Amino acid sequence: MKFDIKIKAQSNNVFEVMIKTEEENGLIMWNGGADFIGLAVVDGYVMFTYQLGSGTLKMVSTVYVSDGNFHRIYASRYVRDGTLHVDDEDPVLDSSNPGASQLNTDGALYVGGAPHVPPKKLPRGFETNFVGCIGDIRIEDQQLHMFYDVKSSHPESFCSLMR
Ligand SMILES: [Ca+2]
Repeated sequence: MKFDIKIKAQSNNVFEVMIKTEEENGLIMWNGGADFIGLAVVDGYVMFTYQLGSGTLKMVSTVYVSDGNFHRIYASRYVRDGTLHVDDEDPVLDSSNPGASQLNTDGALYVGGAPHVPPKKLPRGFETNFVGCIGDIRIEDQQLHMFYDVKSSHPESFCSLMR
């Protein structure tokens, strides 16, 4: 699913999303172009990555999420400084290398799967379509009015706890 977020050069990003999955790999969100920023489930844990032009930063949560329960993810970037936390864990903090501070993308945000293969050196969770439920998405405090579920045999019951 694609959203046109129109902003092609950003200093800050804030993503909040609820997910539910039983799969250990799957793309949650992707915004790419010259640079990129993305969220995925990788081997059962949420990975937040971005590349502003001076190297790829990867941050991994400590909360196992591929358990079929809902988990709330909060991922933000203020210039080079990233924060990631899932549910009630202590935030994971890291910073990308000095030298680049703006995120330059094509302005398209993909949720649950992206049509082109993400850059190499990212784990395969970023190349895998998400199976499960993604919802309650907030981007820079704006809520996307969507309810996304894919490929489960009973998607309504699978996602219904969110309502
Ligand atoms: Ca850049």
